[in-house]
Amino acid sequence: MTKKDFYSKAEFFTPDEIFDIQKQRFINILNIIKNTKFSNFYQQKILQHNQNKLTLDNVIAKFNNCNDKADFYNLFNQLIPFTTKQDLRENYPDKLCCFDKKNYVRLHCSSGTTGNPTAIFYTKADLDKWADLMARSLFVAGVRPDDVFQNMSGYGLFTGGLGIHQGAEKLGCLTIPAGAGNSKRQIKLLQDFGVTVIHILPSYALHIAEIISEYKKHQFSNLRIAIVGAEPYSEESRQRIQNALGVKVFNNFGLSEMNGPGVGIECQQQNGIHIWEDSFIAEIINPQTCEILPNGEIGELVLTTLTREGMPILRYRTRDLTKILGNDCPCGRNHLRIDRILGRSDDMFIVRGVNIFPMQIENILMNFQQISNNYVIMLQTNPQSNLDDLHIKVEIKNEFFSEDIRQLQNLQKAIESALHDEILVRPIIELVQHNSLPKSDGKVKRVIDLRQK
Ligand code: DLL
Repeated sequence: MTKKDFYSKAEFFTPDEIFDIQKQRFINILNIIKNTKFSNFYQQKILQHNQNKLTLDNVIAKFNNCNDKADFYNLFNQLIPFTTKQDLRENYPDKLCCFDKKNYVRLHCSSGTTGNPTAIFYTKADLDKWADLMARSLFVAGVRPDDVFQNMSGYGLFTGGLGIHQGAEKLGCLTIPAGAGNSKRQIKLLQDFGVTVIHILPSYALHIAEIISEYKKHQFSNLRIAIVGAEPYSEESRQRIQNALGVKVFNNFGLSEMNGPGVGIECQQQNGIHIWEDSFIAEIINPQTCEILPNGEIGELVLTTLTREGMPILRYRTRDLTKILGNDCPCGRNHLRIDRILGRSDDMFIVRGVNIFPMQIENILMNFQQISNNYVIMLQTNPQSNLDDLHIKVEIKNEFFSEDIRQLQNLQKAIESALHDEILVRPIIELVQHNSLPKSDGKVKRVIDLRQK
């Protein structure tokens, strides 16, 4: 790739340039926090964290005087407290807003299922920067202004709708706000408008992939890129989507608390997600001890907004588990790469004393060519033994749903033992007919916990 092939010069900043801009932007954020009359959340939190020994002016001066990268991050770790989802819930709806209400032009909410959601407010400048980051992300995945872009994600409070949309428009694509669901209509739009790029959630992509593979391939010959994110998916699932749709799939990461999508994306190398470090500081911590982990160790991703003026969030504990892969990449960008998200710390469940992530199960299931793209994991208490059972229903492709019971039993056993080798618990596998499990066009719920508490 030539160095001229970029959307923003920031993509090719050197590590030193990235550090300089992080420092400058972080101090800027601290000044917003210090000067605001509308939120005392971080003013108090930072003072409490350093036991009132330093004023915010002292904290800012310390960062200002720090010119060494390692010292800066040490200081950051020492002086800046973590923010949790609980903090955001307790301060719902707007206690982190640093400006008067009239300065905000949009809000979104995160996809929480219980209690208060978290609401994020954006000023006009915040929206412009977010659109720019999203446009940059799409460009890095290979999207260009002459592409026709179909956004198959739900619009509304979820940031996957408008967040992606504004990026595609900013880049100059003809952007179709298709929204989620209604597969027949999606396919008609794909065909009628010669769509070249789609944005889609992985669970829905796997579903659409099955429908599309029933059509003749040439009808979608224009389609070349799928931007896929918002929920975890395995490398095997990526391969399935790529093969079925004849596209290259790019893993796209973000969360409402950090604007939404546009926090990072894979480049042409498809070797991990580049986090846009000129706009976010990324760290990986041990979720139990909160210690910073070295590159390569799996832990919880912690992110800080560096450019959002209206509602900065510092050291947000995302609960997403991943590892840092490094900050060099054959594409020439130095923004650090993280591994695909393995799952959320709150997705993990324990069966018979073993910690299991849904993604470990998906990794194994998707290796069986007989299994179609849908499955559900059920946790139940066995009434006889009173122990937890791991019950997995998997859809079988029509061509393998044989009437020969022995064939099905062999397949069932093979899946059971492959899973047992991986997760050390023997699951109960139930093979079900294709299209018999519930489908979702939003974020899918793969685990249903029916255990007696
Ligand atoms: O899901 C933002 C988004 C929209 C990202 C569209 C990408 C595409 P939330 O609803 O706040 O925001 O959910 C954020 O989704 O903490 C992760 O657990 C998960 N997530 C997002 N992207 C990925 C990804 C949007 N590429 C939460 N891989 C995050 C795995 C992802 N999980």
